[in-house]
Amino acid sequence: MLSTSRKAASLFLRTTPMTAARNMSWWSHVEMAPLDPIVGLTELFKEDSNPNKTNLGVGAYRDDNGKPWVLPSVKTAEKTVMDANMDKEYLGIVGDQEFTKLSIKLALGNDNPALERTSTVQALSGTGALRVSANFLKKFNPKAVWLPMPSWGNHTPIFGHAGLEVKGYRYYDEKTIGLDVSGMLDAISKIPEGDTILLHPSAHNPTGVDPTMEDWQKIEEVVASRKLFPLFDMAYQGFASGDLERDAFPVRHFVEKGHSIALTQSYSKNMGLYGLRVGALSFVCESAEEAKRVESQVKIIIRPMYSMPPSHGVRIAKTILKDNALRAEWEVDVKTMANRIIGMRHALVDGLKALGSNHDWTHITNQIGMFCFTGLNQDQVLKLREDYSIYMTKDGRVSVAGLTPKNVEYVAQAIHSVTK
Ligand code: KET
Repeated sequence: MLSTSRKAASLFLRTTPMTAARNMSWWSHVEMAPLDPIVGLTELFKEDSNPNKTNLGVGAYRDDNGKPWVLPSVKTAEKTVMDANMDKEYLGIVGDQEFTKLSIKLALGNDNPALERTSTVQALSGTGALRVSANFLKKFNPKAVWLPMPSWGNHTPIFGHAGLEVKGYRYYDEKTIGLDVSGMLDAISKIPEGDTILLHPSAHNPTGVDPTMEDWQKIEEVVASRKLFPLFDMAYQGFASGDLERDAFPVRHFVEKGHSIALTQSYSKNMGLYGLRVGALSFVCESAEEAKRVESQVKIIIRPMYSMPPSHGVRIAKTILKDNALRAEWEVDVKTMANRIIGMRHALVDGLKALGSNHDWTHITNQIGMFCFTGLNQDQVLKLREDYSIYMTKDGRVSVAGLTPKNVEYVAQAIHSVTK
């Protein structure tokens, strides 16, 4: 039994220091931050109790039942990885080098002579690759980074938080709901020499509007004449045309024309490996020796940031990339996703027409990739959220991958009612 004074002392020891510490607030000046414009929608969506709620916010593929889809090729590859009973050793700063070699070959093609003057490191998916590239640019080419207007919402903070100035070049024409190619070429021709230009090689996010092959040839010429550094953010290889090779055309074209480029790759969408964070960052350099120097500095950036990338996801990805049969199966999976999305674009337009909507919705079927830039304004978007529990980003972007045969009619009715 403790004496009363010892009891008091032990209570004192247990509670007083905590209470004293609790009385002191370190973070009273910290304001509540706004929700992320894309990921925040999923948080709101989860809290919504409406049984008809529909999440068309984040770009994540869903099957016809509205459920996440683990690709059959990924399931097979994951089983192979699990059966091999691999160790869990550190991968090293640059990650799995079998994966990085396969990844850059997927982008540039197996026989591209530029492969030998390229450095590729594994990255925490597309976002991680972009952030490492941003820190590298800040250190070695600290000039403005030019984004298409509009661009993926996270691009601005990625480069801004790395300390770079972020600017925009004309891309999209609100009137035609299409690409303003002459405006784009004109804007690029005025970018100061030496700045970085970010390009979406396929399935532009958020507009779903891509340049044609001829447009890309013109874009390359202006970028070359202005001596700009091209950074390609390839988060949707295969999603634009359903064909991985075809979607890589802009990247390959620039490399063929002699540009040194940076390239970020993501396997979130085309392999559906979202949560496994599988990606890569490459620098196609002037020589093999330059690529080595660049890589040595990229390692200096990565090591204090997160030390080394994770191993499980890349093992799945490389199992697919290196096995011809499995890779062919994966290509079918990519087409399945691309085709289901195209089908949903048509279903949405048909639904709107059937309801008597007299707006021109052809842009929905003309646009490509995961997203559709509907042209809905912010008030309409908020009305859809409040009255119908349909979630999309404020700019009117719809993740078409979230539409299913079960919810498309509901979505068409809701859009019709807010656009009447
Ligand atoms: N680039 C683009 C253009 C892009 O749309 C995304 C993701 C990424 C990179 C990064 O994806 P990661 O999973 O880090 O490889 N976009 C979707 C998801 C998100 O916002 O995080 C989206 O726009 O919904």
